[in-house]
Formats: sequence, structure tokens, C-alpha cells
Amino acid sequence: MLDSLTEKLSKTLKNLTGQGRISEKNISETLKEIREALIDADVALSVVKHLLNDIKKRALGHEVLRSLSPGETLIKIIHDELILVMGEKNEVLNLAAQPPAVILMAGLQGSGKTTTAAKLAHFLQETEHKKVLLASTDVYRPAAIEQLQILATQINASFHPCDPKDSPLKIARSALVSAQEKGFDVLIVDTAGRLHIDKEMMTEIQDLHKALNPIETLFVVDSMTGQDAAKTAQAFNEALALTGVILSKMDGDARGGAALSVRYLTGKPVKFIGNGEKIEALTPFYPERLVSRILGRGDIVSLVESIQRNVDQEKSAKLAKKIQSGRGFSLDDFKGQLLEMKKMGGLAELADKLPGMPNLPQNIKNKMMDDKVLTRFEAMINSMTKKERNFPDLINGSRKRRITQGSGTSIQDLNQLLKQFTGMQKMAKKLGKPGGMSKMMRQLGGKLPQGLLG
Ligand SMILES: Nc1nc2c(ncn2[C@@H]2O[C@H](COP(=O)(O)OP(=O)(O)OP(=O)(O)O)[C@@H](O)[C@H]2O)c(=O)[nH]1
Ligand SMILES: [Mg+2]
Repeated sequence: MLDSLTEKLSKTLKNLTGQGRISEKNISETLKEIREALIDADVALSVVKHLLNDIKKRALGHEVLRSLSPGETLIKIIHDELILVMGEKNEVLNLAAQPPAVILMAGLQGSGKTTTAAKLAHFLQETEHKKVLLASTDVYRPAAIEQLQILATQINASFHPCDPKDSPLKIARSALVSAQEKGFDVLIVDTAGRLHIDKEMMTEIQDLHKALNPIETLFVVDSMTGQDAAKTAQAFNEALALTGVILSKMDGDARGGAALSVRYLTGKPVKFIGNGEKIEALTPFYPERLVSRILGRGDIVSLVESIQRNVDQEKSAKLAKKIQSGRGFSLDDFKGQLLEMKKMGGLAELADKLPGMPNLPQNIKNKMMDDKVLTRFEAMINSMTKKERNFPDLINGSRKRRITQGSGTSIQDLNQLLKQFTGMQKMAKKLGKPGGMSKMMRQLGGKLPQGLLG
């Protein structure tokens, strides 16, 4: 699955890794190749355009991180944009309804609705321990009802028996009543396959929808139909308020077009993918995992991952270097670090990233996470003269009053800042010595240096 997209993208991106920097010129060829790869993967044209636009905008406006080559930066951008277009995170089924939570299955003929209904029942029984009732309203295709009944037996799910001579609406209503009476958590209603242009059949499913008031209306679509899958989902969504899409047959030679297009074209998330004929072959859809597959399991993905690590490492390394230099460590440097810490998501985040730093107790984390402290520190340093920043020992009583008045802080705040600064300075000196870092980590043994926290 998705092999050719993977192959093409890997090749394109590998060619870029030798380049010096990202420019309009050297990126245009790559973008063209990416465009071709996406079109070959049968991604809808509007999605391709949107993706390329965003990739280009971000790539050109992107500050290329020093530790990364432009090629690596571009891979990271493509990685992020592909995830973005698919909706970033896994969207779970919403079952928060007065039981039974009703799930209505919809889709074209042969898309995999019946199989998926049973797979879903199995999934909910196994992973969420739900009591599931399956019902079929497909009175049109001979043996369609039996098909679901057999699957239900296989997975030990309950099945709502019905007479194929009854109308789908009648069957649906009686299934709902039965589920309510018997205390089922979930009722999954299978429907006959239909075309969105078949007015009569669309009215029928709209009526079913009204009668059942499902919390989830899932469109099951064959992913092998590529961008057409996304387009039919779009058309169905206009007639029926879908809550999600399930891409079936992702184990076949799906080229990726459906997965990449559905979310963008319908605004509805892909919640699951079907990847086999077996009853277990249904997996929650994680955009990130699919992107990893698209970009290839091998070197490209690990490259992306190492980039992620590099980005973090580069930031921490910068910080460590400053700390290690020790000499001339001024309040301006301290402020620079505070700003950096803020950018990196606050102190707690930083502490989590420091190697060898064991899990900190929550109360310390909370204290560290208080970024208001950072803001106060910054304000106080801003109110200092250059001389005071370089020689904090100068800061006496009257200077303290001036600084705190100027920054709207208290003497206590300023004392805390100076104490932390001194602690940092001391630590910097220690770290500056050979082996200082690892020695200190050992000494710390889970505690932060005095003075860093005040
Ligand atoms: N390989 C593979 N086959 C699948 C998958 N999902 C469904 N199928 C197969 O697709 C065929 C059609 O599946 P059904 O579940 O009967 O499809 P349907 O949408 O209920 O069909 P109608 O009721 O006729 O509209 C069956 O042979 C299934 O085994 C999947 O994820 N992978
Ligand atoms: Mg069916």
C-alpha cells in the first residue's frame, strides 16, 4: 500500500539533502516532483494545490535551523503538512449518548459497510467492553441480512432479527426499541449500498437518520477508489450529516489519495481504516502513522525523527553552552535564557528534556510551570541599567526600589531573581569544569540545584 508514493517522495527528498539552502529556485523542482507524486497517488487536485501552497509558504519563510540541511527542513515541513491535511490526531468514536449510542453506516454498494459494521462491533466489544447490538436494514440485496447475522455470530455480538419484507424504517425503529429495552450500549445499523444521486434511496437513509438520531453517521468508502472516495464522501455529506469516514480496503493497492483527501474535502475526520477481510482488521486512524508510512519506514522517517530531536538538542545545546561558559554570565544572559525557556514551553518542559533529569514531583513542576515568574523576571531585568545587569552586586537598597517600582514588582520578587541568578552563576561555574555536567547530574539525584527554583 502507498508504495509508489513512498518511493517517489523518498527519491525526491533524498536529492534535496545535498543543497545549501532553501530558495525559490531549488525548491521549485522538488515541489513539482512532490506534486507529481501526490497526483499519481490520486490525491484530489484541490488538496494537492493546498498542500503545495502551504509547503512552499512554510519552506520559503522558514528559518532553516542551523543543524538541519534544507532538505531535512523540507522533509519536516512536508511531514507536518501531510499530517495537518489529514486532521492531525486520531478522532475517536463519539459514544456519549443516552444508551444506546446509535451508529449508522452509509456508503456505496460493496464499499464494505456490512463487514465494517461487524468489525466495529468487535472493536467496541474488545477494546471498550461495550454491549453491542447489530441490525441490518438492507432488504434489497438477497442474503444481505444473513451476511450480517453470520458475522454477528462469529464475534458473539447480538443480532436484531428482522423480516426482509418489512421496510428499512420499520426494522430500524424496532431495533432501536429492542436496544433500549435490552440495555445495549451501542446499536450499529447497517444499510443497503446506495448512490448519492439515487434520490429515493437518499431519502430513505435520511428518514433512517431521523428515526434513529445516531450519534455517529459513518461513511464507509473503498480507499482503492482514491480521490473518488473523497468525492463521494463529500456528496453524501451534503445529503446526510456524516460524523466520520471509514476507509476500507487500505490493505489493497490503495495509493493514498483517499486518505489524504477525505478530511480536506469533507471536513470530516477519517476515524478508522479497514485493512483486511478479517474481523480484526479495523484500526483507529492515526494521521501521523500514515504519514510515517508514506514517507517510508526506513531512513526518511528516522531522519525526520532525528530532526525533531536535533531541534530540541540544538536549543538545549545553546543553553548548555551559555551556562557552561560561566565567565561573564550576566543578567542579560539570564534574561536570554528565560526567553528561550519561555519559547520552549516553559521550565517544566525544559526540565523534562534535560538528559538524566528524573521525573520531578508535580509540586515542583507546577512551580516551574508558573511562567508568570519568567515574565516578572524579564520585567525586572528590563528595568535595570546595563551596569547593573553586568554587575548585579551593585544592586543595593535604593537601586532595588527603583527597579521594582519601574517593573511593577516587589522587593521580594527581585530578591528571588537575584538568588536564582546567583544559583545559576554558581551552577554555570561548576558545569564549566571538565566533567562538571555529569558530576552535577549525579549529585542532583533528582533534586534541582538550590537557587534555580528560589
Ligand atoms: N481486503 C479487504 N476487503 C474488505 C475490507 N472491507 C471489506 N472488504 C471486502 O469487500 C467486500 C464487500 O464488503 P461488504 O461488507 O459486503 O460491503 P457492503 O458495503 O456491505 O456491500 P453492499 O451491502 O452490497 O452494499 C467483501 O468481500 C469484504 O470481505 C477490507 O478492509 N479489506
Ligand atoms: Mg452490506
